[in-house]
Amino acid sequence: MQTNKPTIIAITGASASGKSLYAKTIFDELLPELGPNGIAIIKEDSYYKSQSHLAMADRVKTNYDHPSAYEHSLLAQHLSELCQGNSVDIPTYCYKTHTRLAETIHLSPTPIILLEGILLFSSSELRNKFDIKIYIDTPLDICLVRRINRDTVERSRSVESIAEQYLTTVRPMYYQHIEPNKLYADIVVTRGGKNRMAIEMLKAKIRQLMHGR
Ligand code: UZR
Ligand code: MG
Repeated sequence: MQTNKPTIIAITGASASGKSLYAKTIFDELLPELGPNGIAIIKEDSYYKSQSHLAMADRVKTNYDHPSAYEHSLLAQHLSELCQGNSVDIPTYCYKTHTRLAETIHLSPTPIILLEGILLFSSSELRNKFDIKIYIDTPLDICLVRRINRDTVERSRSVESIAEQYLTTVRPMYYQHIEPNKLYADIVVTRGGKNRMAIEMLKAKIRQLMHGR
């Protein structure tokens, strides 16, 4: 591992498996010691392609659980830029309108980058850029319960639409494009974002990396 380029830690797993919480907990707990120039989070979801060319009724028909829904090429380009010491403008995605917003988030390279998303391991171009690969292995029934709770509150969805999406795309795409890529993981984390030992172990690794810089 080079010490001058950012260390990219990729965290993947099923939708609502606890990826975001795992990443955010580590970020929040290390921020006081590393500072905002030390650690950052990037979400794969920020790179969803905009569905603005479609009518609203058709936007909900898009398969958002397939790798083609993401602009992975832009994410790969941004990771390369960050590794070369350049800053990037990360897109912002709106789940309610299924579109990319005009605003972007400016990010300068930090020594530690936590990257989280469902299909990060589906592209070899992306995988080759990751220094540490983590798979969050939470049982799918627990993910579904969490997803119902989250998407009704945070993403303005009805229970009926969540159930429909789950059966048509979320579950089949999980078995086709997420679970098979578990084999690429360096570490498999059980349960998700509240696994205290898994949080402490990654924090310890990050501290060790920072001391070596
Ligand atoms: P996480 N998703 C939407 O529901 N609507 C969109 O416009 C874009 C994405 C969902 C997507 C996927 N799928 O399961 C989930 N569906 O967001 C990924 N159906 O986000 O890992 O935070 O759950
Ligand atoms: Mg999430």
